[in-house]
Amino acid sequence: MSSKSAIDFIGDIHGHCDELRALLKKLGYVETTGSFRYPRDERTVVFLGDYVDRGPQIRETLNLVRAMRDSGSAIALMGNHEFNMLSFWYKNGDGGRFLKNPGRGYLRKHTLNQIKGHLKTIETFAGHEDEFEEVKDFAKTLPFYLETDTFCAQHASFDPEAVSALKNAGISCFADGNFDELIYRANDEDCEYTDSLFRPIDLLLKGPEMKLPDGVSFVDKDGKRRTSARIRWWVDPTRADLTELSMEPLDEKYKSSAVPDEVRRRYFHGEDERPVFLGHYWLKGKPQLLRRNVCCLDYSVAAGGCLACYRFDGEQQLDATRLVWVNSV
Ligand SMILES: [Mn+2]
Repeated sequence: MSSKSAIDFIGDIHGHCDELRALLKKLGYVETTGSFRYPRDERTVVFLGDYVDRGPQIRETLNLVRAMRDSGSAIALMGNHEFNMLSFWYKNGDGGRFLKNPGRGYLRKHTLNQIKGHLKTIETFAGHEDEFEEVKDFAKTLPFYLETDTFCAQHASFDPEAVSALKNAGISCFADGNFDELIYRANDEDCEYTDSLFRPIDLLLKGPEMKLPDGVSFVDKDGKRRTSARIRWWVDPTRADLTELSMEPLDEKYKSSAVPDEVRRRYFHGEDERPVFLGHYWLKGKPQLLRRNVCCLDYSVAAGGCLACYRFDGEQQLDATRLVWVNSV
């Protein structure tokens, strides 16, 4: 990547290519054969992951993102959906390792509910198996994070220990090593092997969760009662109460419940740190900054929201007037 900091960060696309084209045009990118680039290459895009699943134009989205990446107009980061796509189709035992927990011969469980989550992508590539293999090879080249002196970016949550763990392992994406080995390490949730990479990749691509204190629970969108919740990691855990730290809305009566110690002590990206850009959290409504140095650009384009961008020029205090978006069509 060039050293200039003229970057347009774009959030989760999920197969909404019409909105992506409209956004790129609005930002001043110019369409060339199958791609877009900024006049005189003065700006670059960083895509924050989640290109596949949910939307109507998954192939088109991947083709455009790939074309921009290959021509140097964009950097594309990995989202949890691309990681899931790579993991879901991998056979347990291929490459020489086995994990204990999965079912039906695959590295991930293939329950009907899990298969359902992949249907849109399956429909897109049915009859185009060769192209799907290419797409998976492309996904292997997507970095788990990106950092410079002036910003950091990843799909879900920034975590310095996760970044160090990947640096120590010598990988910024799957293509940096032996994929057959790395895909196991990335899925080794129970640390069956001592070289598990599950936790750092999970933190970067899905964000931290907490086990709720005894007696605290909530009902999720599928009507299931849950006892762990995603953490709003951009909220200072030394001061906030449990309801402020939980991404899922908790009943007001839990406001005074104890925040687990490990949550109080976890890494906090302070006000003086570099700006961090992320997607993933399905935010609703009009795009806004989470904080002066934390910017989430996932505004649920696949659920009638909008596709959002932040136009970054290196400023260390972000400015909400630099948010640009197009509504879903
Ligand atoms: Mn995501």
